[in-house]
Amino acid sequence: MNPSTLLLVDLQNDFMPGGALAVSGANEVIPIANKLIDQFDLVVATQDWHPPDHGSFAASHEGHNVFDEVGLNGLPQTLWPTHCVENTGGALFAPTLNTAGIDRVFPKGTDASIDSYSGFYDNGKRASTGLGDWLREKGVTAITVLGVATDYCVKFTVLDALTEGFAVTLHVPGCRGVNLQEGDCERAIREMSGAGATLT
Ligand code: VGL
Ligand code: ZN
Repeated sequence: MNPSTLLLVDLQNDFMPGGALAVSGANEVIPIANKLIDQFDLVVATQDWHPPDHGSFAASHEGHNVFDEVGLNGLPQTLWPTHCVENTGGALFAPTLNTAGIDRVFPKGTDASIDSYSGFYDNGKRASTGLGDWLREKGVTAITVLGVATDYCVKFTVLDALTEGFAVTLHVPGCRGVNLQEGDCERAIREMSGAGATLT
């Protein structure tokens, strides 16, 4: 019990350079992840996994552009390029990621009507992915988190993990972000740290 646990956030082709929602330097995270995978008892990954008409896609909102802010189901929503569509290559994990070392994958963003930045809950905390219960079943009390994007999915995953009572270490060198506004990643790291995450 209490296995050391690594949580990999969204290390998928569409977030890699050249992908539909490329995050600068995201490819540099893969070797870091592979090295850490061998050092943890348990490895769990989230996978952004959207239906083709997902409400977070600009293409789903006539007259709107990528990065516009709209309302979606009563929640503010940034509109993204179409990305991580279920069963497409862009949604697959990066080819050099050691997926054989991953014990369990939790898809998120599968409901077209709501986005899910966190690996634990959708953005309205309406539905759970099951990640929290699964970690508790395994006797996990502490997790180390890395991945993309620092200012979206990593941030909300870490904040939810803390709320769920897990001790969280953010592996800062293993994170890359979008920075729609300059400083977003720095602010996100400060917010996670302020909420109780340990930075390494
Ligand atoms: C993400 C925007 C949209 C992420 C996912 O992985 O941070 N960002 N979908
Ligand atoms: Zn997404």
